[in-house]
Amino acid sequence: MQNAKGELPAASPEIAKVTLGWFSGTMDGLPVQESVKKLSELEHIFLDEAARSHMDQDQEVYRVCWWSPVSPGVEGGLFWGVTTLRPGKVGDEYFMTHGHSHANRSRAEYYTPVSGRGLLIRMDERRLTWAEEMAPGTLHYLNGENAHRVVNTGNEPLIFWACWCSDAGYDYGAIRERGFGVRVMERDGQPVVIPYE
Ligand code: PAN
Ligand code: ZN
Repeated sequence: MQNAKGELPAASPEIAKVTLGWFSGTMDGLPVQESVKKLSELEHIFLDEAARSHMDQDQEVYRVCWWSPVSPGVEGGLFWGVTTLRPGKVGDEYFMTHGHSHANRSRAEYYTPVSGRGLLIRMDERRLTWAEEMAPGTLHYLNGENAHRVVNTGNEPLIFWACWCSDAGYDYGAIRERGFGVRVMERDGQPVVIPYE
């Protein structure tokens, strides 16, 4: 909207700060944060812990870039981020994210992949677990009550964008202790979802 002199108003600070590489899964801008998860930080997450411990501990499994326009915990804000999950396996089990529930169970999230393919594993409070196909164009609405984890079943990085509530928080404890009700393993060259307790 132009003012009376025909000038465009200066962009608000929030608008000008971040730019996205939609298909490459990159975010640029001063406030963007990044966290890299290496094999060394995924102890006891994969079934074959011996195999994991013998792999290169510096190997990156996934990274998350995100923008927090408001501080974590603030009610009413939204965070925006992208996860790049590398292809690979620990033993016969595909690379995957740690997985978590939201500390605030009433806080939802969207996931949408733009590159690669995989499975979104979801588990409810009774440990009922299911898998949804992830591929470019699928849109996943996660209600805050479901624990969620992403598995890369392909040969390329699986890149997905996410939008979540600034007061969702993270609860990693239950997943660290008991995992999900299924694991995704390679059998005869194909991904298979196997019940696991
Ligand atoms: C995502 C995840 C991201 C990494 O941004 O945090 O994919 O997965 P883990 O947090 O399980 O390591 C999200 O779901 N935020 O709420
Ligand atoms: Zn989440």
